[in-house]
Amino acid sequence: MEKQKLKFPDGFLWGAATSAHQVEGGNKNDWSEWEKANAKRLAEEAPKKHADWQVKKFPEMLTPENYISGAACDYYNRFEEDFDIAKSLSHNAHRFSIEWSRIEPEEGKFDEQEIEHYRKVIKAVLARGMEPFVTIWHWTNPLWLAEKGGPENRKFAFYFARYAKFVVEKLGEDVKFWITLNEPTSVIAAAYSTGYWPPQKKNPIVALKVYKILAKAHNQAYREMKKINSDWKVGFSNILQYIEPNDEHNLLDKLSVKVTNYFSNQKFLNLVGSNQDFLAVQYYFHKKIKFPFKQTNENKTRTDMGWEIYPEGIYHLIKNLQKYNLPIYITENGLADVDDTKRDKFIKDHLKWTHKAISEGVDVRGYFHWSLLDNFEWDKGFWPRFGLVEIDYKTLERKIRPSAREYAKICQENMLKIEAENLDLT
Ligand code: IFM
Repeated sequence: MEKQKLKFPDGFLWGAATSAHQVEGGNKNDWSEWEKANAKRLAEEAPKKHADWQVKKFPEMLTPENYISGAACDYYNRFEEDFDIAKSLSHNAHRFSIEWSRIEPEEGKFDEQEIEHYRKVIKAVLARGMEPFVTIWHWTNPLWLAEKGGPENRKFAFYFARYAKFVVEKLGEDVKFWITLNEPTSVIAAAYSTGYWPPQKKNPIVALKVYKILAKAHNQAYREMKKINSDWKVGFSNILQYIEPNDEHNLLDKLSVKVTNYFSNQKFLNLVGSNQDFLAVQYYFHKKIKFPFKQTNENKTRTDMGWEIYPEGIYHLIKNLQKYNLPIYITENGLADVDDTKRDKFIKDHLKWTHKAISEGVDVRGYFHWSLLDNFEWDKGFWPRFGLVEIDYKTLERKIRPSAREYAKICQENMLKIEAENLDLT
């Protein structure tokens, strides 16, 4: 069958992402303590929170062990092996995060040995010809900071900027791209609004306060970092949802879209303003909304998490970001798919829509699949399988999934080859 060739811009970055707490193992922070205190409850609540098919397919969600990150993927010790795999899959970039609780285990006391560890990690990424994208905060807080209220504490910005400054001064010589905060709005929603994540608050006033504090933390860190090296590219990663009205002629549906859009997609960007050198986009969700906030999505293709797969959304989101006139990197996009039957198409479909935006002038410069490895999916634990690479949690053996090899071809050729009949984007 004839294939169309969708070429990506020269120098396009291709890779995958992880975060420290989800893969490293052996962390002691606010999440690790919360996991231990809540594992039993999460296991008991699992049948209420998930569809029957999910409980049947993933019975491990009924066991407390599923909810304790513990040794995770032991990436802390096996990162070289994991980077060898990424290299063998033709990745030319890699995103990972630094664990604050390792670097500053006690207030104001920084651990040089852990800095040395992350120096080795960065060198290992570079040695394999990959560009490091380093996230400074991917949600976990050292215990001393959690005791002070974490991002609810007005001094959080000061603590974060001090930690960020220490990290970049020590490790910055080999890094160009820094992501200060990962998905601040996910934390605001899940930890302070719905109350699913630690510290399990359900308080809109606190949520609004945390918005401001996290934005201040980013802004302060951004300014400090740029003073040290103005060539560094610094941004924060933003989870963006593609939101549309149930009925495009209904004013109330449109009003609901405006409100949701503002809090999910816009507010944090506004608070950060010009303190960003690139836009880091993470795309997982599409919402069709009927007034006031009822979701009416029709597309029934779903991931193991039960999340709808809606590739077109990425196109609308990045088109809308064109007005900022900044380079865009897709720093996360992925799915839980234990059978690996949907991942290949998922990646290709999202890239097809991304390419359409590029061909219309949007400056997208990279794509990082979430995730390189199966990992610890926060309050869901280990059952969701997001990896290009499968982890056997008993033996810690790594196994490359077939979809990863398909993605590798795209990375290697800087091109998506697609059957003409699948190219229809109307
Ligand atoms: O696993 C998370 C990641 O930590 C942040 N972005 C979304 C992923 C999937 O839920």
